[in-house]
Amino acid sequence: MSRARWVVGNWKMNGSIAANEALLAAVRELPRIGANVGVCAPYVYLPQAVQALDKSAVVVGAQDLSAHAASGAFTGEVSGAMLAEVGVRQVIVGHSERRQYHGETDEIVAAKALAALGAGLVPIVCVGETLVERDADQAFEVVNRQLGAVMAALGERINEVLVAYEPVWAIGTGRTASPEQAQEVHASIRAKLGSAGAVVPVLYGGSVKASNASSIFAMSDVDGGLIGGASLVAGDFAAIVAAL
Ligand code: G2H
Repeated sequence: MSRARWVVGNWKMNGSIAANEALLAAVRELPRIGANVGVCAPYVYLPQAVQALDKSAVVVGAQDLSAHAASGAFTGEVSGAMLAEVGVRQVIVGHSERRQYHGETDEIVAAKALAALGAGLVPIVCVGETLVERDADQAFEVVNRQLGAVMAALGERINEVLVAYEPVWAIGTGRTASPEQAQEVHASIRAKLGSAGAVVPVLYGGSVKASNASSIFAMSDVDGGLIGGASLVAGDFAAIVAAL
């Protein structure tokens, strides 16, 4: 079975109703070239994105969800059920900015992935090592540990996720992993996934731009990208989708 290929935009904490309107209109018009396309917007703009992309092939995603139940006394949290109800279909879990700034542990990330599946959402599970960890030769070990926690929680349902390898040292820094550096970690992720590796798309994230997307996407174990900064510029995002 072949693996689906994806380009997913992660807007992070960016946007405004007016700016989104123009960006979503452009995303909606992207030529359909066989790549699956997703857009992960901030919570408050999700209904706007769902409406703007209605009846298009582009999937709307969130950037996080609560690990807790569908509803309850969890001030400030948004459940998977709520996201699904407004038309969201995928959700990023374990982004390094959540791990770093919000103390999300491997266990919390695994619980969020499980909560996403429980709500009928596709989790995009982010893994990746810091610069200190890479320099200490621990990249493979860290990524295996992060992914292992999610695999333990999901069991056979691991084949329903997307994985994104995002080396922390390459996020928003302008510094990208070389295609070879990405490939070797992607290959180890695929090996770790076992039989699910045949179907689970593994995306690369970290300063992907129109100028470097083709060389990264050409790697045999890279099935697309999770795109931050460049997903906010319609022309750049279109060029990255076209590079897949
Ligand atoms: C990595 C990526 C998107 P950027 O965080 O998740 O962002 O492309 O800006 O490095």
